[in-house]
Amino acid sequence: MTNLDELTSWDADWKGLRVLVTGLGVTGFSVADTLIELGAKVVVVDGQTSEILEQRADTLKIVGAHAVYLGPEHIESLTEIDGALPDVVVTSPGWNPRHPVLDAATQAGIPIWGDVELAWRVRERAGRKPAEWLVLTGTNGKTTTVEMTASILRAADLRAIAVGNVGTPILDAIREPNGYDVFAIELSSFQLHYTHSMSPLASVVLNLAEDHVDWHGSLEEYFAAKAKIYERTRVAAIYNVEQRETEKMVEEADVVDGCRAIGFTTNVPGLSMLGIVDGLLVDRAYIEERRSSAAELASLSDLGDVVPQHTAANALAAAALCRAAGVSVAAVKQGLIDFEPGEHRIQVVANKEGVLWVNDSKATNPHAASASLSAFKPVVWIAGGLPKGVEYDEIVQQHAQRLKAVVLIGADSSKLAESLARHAPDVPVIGPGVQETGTETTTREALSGEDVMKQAVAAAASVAREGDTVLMAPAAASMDQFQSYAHRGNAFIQAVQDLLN
Ligand code: UMA
Repeated sequence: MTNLDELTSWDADWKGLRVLVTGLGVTGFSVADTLIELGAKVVVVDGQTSEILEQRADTLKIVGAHAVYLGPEHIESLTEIDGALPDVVVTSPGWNPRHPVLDAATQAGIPIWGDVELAWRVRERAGRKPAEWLVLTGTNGKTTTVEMTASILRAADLRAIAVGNVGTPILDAIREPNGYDVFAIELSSFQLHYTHSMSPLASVVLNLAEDHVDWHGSLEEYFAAKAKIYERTRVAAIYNVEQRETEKMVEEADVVDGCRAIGFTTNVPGLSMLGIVDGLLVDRAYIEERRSSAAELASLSDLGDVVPQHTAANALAAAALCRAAGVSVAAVKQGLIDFEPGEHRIQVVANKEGVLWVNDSKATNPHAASASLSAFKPVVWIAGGLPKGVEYDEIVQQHAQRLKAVVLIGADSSKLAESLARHAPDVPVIGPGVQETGTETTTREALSGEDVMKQAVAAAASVAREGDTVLMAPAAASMDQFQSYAHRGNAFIQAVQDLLN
């Protein structure tokens, strides 16, 4: 039997290793494909059947998978490989540890890795310099920050890519023939749970809030998974000064000797921190003279015309990761200037008379909307549309306290309206999507998307006051009144501009 402790490079002896890969999504495919290339005996299971899964299964069989089993009957217990238990299970992040297959593996003493664990183990390969790993996690802002990090690295003329939970599996980047100098890696708590030996150059937990408790079993477990990101960090373990919990995680982490704790704050930074002074992002951590001075990294205006606090925090975290890798002050500035936030994703549209107008048309489900709601308070929330059968009780309960008013859009947003009546009865519900008794839905459907948004924006303006955020994060799909989320977002931007200019 192979000694798993020896499997720490691409060139190790992976041949014949019996691996059960659970899940054939984005992760499972990259894991199985990699392991087959390494010569392992790979069996893949997935509880679903679909055309795309069948296609992936066919591809894997052609390249040499031992077997691929699709359908619910294959994930009730641990699958044997050639009459023996697997040596290791490599799981997709969506599979929680209580899943019958993973539970059985644990009972049998079989190690369970995630794709990140496998990627860490195969990153070294003869004749190639492995990419450095800058890793981040957090409840909100991960994707923005990982893209900012990659942008800064590229401005420093490094071959860099944003990978991980952001969408491209690390294993795909590792196998890229031209290679990379640095990976900016977004890790979810699920991925961290199954990561055991990673030793990144720098790591950061951006922020912490309740999330994914179902998957982890408890909030403590969720936080414990996030804290794993700091383990074995070599140069800088970076924490959010405004969230003491993240600093505690750094204090308790078993880091490599010489690793520094670096804070980031949207206030004036103390020693060994990055922060903000008079509209400037500054570094008091990575410069020799940090006791007496700070280096200017960029100005807030380099981040955009309107910069919400969480965007500044994300930029500081990205800068802290890159500075740990030796990136210059000038490259940080250039990378932040070059960074283009994803359109329609928490996009600040205007900031006038103290009211921030934010377009998050991409928030097409409650989960995404909840993430952006968490970033603002008090909020006038524009929401509703095609609900796709989701439940709204949770998001309303979670955010009732921050809601000043809700502006409903959508041809039939009655489910959201009912949840609001149940869990936020004191919050006014207004706007074009409010169902009046006796009103024919067809009347409202006849409104063009532009008109719907014009009415919604006018309704929001009637209640928004200085210090409020108007957030269009519908928690529903757009197709009942708009062609797409982009159309919905553009209609919002136009309506806000028409109103304010
Ligand atoms: N499956 C089962 N049984 C289960 C669970 C899943 O059979 O109990 C199968 C599904 O049929 C499916 C496959 O497993 O075919 C899916 O695996 P997965 O859910 O782990 O998804 P992947 O396609 O591998 O995508 C994952 C991440 N998804 C999750 O963590 C849920 C993607 O993050 C990530 O981009 C991708 O790996 C590459 O790293 C998405 C996400 O929602 C965007 N992440 C969460 C978040 O950001 O909050 C954590």
